[in-house]
Amino acid sequence: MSAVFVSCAITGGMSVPSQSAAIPVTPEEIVDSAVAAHAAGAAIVHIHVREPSTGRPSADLGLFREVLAGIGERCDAIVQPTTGGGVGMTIEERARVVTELRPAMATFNCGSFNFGIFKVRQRPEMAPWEVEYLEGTREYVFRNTFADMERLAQLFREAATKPEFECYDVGHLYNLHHLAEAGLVDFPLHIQFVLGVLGANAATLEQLVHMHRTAAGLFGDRFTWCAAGVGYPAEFHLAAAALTMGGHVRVGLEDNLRVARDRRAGSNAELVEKALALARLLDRDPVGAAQARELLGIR
Ligand code: KMH
Ligand code: ZN
Repeated sequence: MSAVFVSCAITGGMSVPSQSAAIPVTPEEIVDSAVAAHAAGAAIVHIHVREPSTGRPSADLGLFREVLAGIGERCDAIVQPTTGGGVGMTIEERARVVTELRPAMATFNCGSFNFGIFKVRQRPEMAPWEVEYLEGTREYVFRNTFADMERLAQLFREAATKPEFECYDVGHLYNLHHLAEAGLVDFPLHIQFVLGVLGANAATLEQLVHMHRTAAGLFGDRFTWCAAGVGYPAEFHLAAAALTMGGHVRVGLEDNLRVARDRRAGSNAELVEKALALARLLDRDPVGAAQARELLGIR
């Protein structure tokens, strides 16, 4: 398999804006950054939204509507919003981006787990809410119960939205298998191995191989996959591993803020360019959105 697509996670739903000036915040900034990432070669842009005045992660449907429409007007990237939602939201609220906006694709998280970002270095420029937010993740459980997932699967089907199944740990693959056995999800599946979150599996080659083998054991060849390493150098180490193993690649400021050990990324496009350079070095053929749509079987 030589065709590879790159997905770019543009802004994220857990980080705070003072972690990097490159993180886009307002709808205009998010649209501009997504369009630039697509121009640099990203076939998919993965989207969260933020409160424009503070940069606080948000799940406001109006912001999603504005961003999705803005990107759609300017390029043909596959626009993939999150259903991760915000702290305290019900699954129905989180799913509104799917039920109301009916995107071709959206994320579907495959299990509950602690999601800790309190180890992020506190910077003098951080607002008090940012420090509190990071620290507050010591108490944060990212909730995706079986009832949540079963309901979400139904809503994705009704909207004809293709799920990207976010699996952060090996048990999430068994949760997904349960959904498949229950007839709630359609094959071929598209799985994102998101590794390196504190509270879930580590971003190591061994764990990627283990999760990939587990997925192959459960689903045979009825899945496509992508890998996202959280942090630096994990983002590019996992990219190189996925490229070698025949998978697709996710990079972006949601997952990592550095382009080199001693250099912070100035933009999402810069991270995409590095992923594409790696792909070419490893003899994989980067494809654009049209071919990625074919590979994923989406409209
Ligand atoms: N909000 C985070 C805990 C996704 O984009 O689907 C994770 C998240 C994943 O939202
Ligand atoms: Zn995300």
